[in-house]
Amino acid sequence: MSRYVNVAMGQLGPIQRNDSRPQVVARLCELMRQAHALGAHLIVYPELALTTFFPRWYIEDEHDLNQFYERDMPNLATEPLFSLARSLGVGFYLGYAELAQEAGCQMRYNTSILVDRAGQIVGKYRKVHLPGHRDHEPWRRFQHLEKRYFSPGPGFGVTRAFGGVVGMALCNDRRWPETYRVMGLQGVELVLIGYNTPVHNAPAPEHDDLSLFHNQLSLQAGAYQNGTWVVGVAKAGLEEGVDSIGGSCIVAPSGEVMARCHTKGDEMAIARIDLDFCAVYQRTTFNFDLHRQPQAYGMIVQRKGQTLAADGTPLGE
Ligand code: CDT
Repeated sequence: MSRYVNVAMGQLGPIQRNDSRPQVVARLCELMRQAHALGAHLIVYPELALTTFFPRWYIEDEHDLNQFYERDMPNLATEPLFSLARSLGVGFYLGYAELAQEAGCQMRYNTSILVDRAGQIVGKYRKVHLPGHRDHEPWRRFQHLEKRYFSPGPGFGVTRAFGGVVGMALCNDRRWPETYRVMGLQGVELVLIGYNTPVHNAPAPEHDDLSLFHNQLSLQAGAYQNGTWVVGVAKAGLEEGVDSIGGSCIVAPSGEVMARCHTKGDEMAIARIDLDFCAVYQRTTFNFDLHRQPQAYGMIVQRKGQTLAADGTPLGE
């Protein structure tokens, strides 16, 4: 018997700075209702889905910055989403900014949670690959201060949920093959990824025309090379003057796109996915036990970046 999961994408259009949490949660609830009407078991929302993408601003005042973070989850504002999930039997993935207390220290993370169909949090992930910069760079049209506002999380675990092995990642993580492979080595069958990707990339504006292509390329490569389903969901559109890509999609272990959002606003789209289809790839072309050669890959964890000689040529071992 196949293991089917009806997975919905809850793509969001822009969230402006003055939009309140209750307004945003009402939008998330509406997408969940639409997903439920089409038989969804799980809905995937974007990264930082409760607020505007605040790393675009240099914010010096800590009180102002803290407005964008959640201290508890669920909390008063998000409880209606949890309660709707329980009553409809629809689980969800949700990205948000987390303010945590660890050994008396305040820590900031770019976080996602996985909530099961009973409304219980069954997984938590803290973003590993934090893009952008730490200091104010006024030459940019807008900032990308994730390195300032978040600490990196510890890594990529997986959770047994929805009848399979589920992993999570956030936005920039999707561009890195290591993200998928670490989860692939744990037998992941469904990778959920929320994102906020501005069309314009200040350090490399020549990439702007390719930003949608690079999104889909990364999701498809991660899926195929690890024989896993991958679901990428955007916060899209013109938010506080910054245009972000849409292109939310569900990719099969074959690398094929099975469902896709076509707007840059709030949009729900759904696919029935068969978790057993992963085995078709994980037991053949990407049977890791049979074909991987880890003795040849040591440099991947021993080195962070390229090591170059003074003349710019790569140094051997
Ligand atoms: N949120 C996030 O991680 N955004 C980055 C923008 C980097 S510009 C290439 C992303 O990788 O989409």
